[in-house]
Amino acid sequence: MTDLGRLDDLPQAYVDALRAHNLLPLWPSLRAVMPADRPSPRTAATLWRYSDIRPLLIEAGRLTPIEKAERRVLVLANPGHGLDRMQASPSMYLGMQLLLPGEWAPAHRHTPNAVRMVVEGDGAYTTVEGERCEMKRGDLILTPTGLWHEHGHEGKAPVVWLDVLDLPLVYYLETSYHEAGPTQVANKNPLRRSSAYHASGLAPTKYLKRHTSQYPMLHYAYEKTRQSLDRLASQGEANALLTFINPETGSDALQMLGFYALRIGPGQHCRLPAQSSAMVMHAIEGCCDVGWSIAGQSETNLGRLDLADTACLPGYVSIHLSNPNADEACYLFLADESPLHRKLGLHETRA
Ligand code: 1HN
Repeated sequence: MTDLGRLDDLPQAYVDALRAHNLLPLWPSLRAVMPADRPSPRTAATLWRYSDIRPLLIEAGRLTPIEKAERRVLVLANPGHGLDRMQASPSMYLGMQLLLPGEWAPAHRHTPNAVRMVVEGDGAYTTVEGERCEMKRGDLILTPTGLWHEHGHEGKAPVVWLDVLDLPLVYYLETSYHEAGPTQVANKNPLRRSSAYHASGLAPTKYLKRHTSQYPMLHYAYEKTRQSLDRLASQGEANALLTFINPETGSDALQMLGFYALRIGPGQHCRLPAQSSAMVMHAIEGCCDVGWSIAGQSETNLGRLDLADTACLPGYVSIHLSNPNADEACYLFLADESPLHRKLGLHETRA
């Protein structure tokens, strides 16, 4: 590959003259913006341990009342992007949110899409456009762009969940904003009842295509997710992978980010082939050793994803997962940016 000219090869007076006119030579930066063969990601392989996060989150509960936080969240920041950028990856934001008994996080809606993956606790709920979703560990709850949502907690112990948003992208596009609103009246018989979509291959005729929203299903109960994974496993799939879909379109549950549930059988290994998108992993049940590699290079070990730990890997690496437990399966929640990459024609997988 040809070595290109550098900025300091040029006379300073020339560089200054360019700058004075808001101009810049391309060639000194060309290789940096378009490296050979594969991108050079900022996203660093990162593991956030729940045992580190939890005490600090509980301390946030003592230090900052909910009224002063609105959403009491510790952001899982990827050091490769800089800690103040609130990015886990180019388009994914991750945060651990704490709600204490009796607390309430008021209604708002915003342009970024969000999902919650419930980590710990009972008795909290999120109301999305009038549909009250009870939060149980492992449940996935969607709050798509523009839909009103608020959180309440009627239980006795702290509730914690993982928020995943496409905020970095929406912010970069200069389209990120929110609107505050009045407390929602929970619909007693909501037109869109997520549970009505839980039988595979069946959709409630009464609601089918009748609603005005693009998002018929907002709540994916872990009980059903786990049953589906276990059924696949019992049919002989050592590693069962499911995609959270919009049951009426068959496409990804949200437009930008993709969400998945993966079961790795006792003592089993699983390799996710390299793809263009970064990947987030979170342990819902059990634990899993995580490694990654670039084609033709040796494997790097990221560490063990213990219960409720969260990790992020950049795109263009293959991911190696192994369940060290010989007796119990491991259940992971995964999130990536592949729906966005597909829409943009950028999605790529490599062997
Ligand atoms: C948000 O609205 C929530 O509603 C959580 O719980 C995290 C992070 C950035 C922007 C909006 C929530 C958020 C957020």
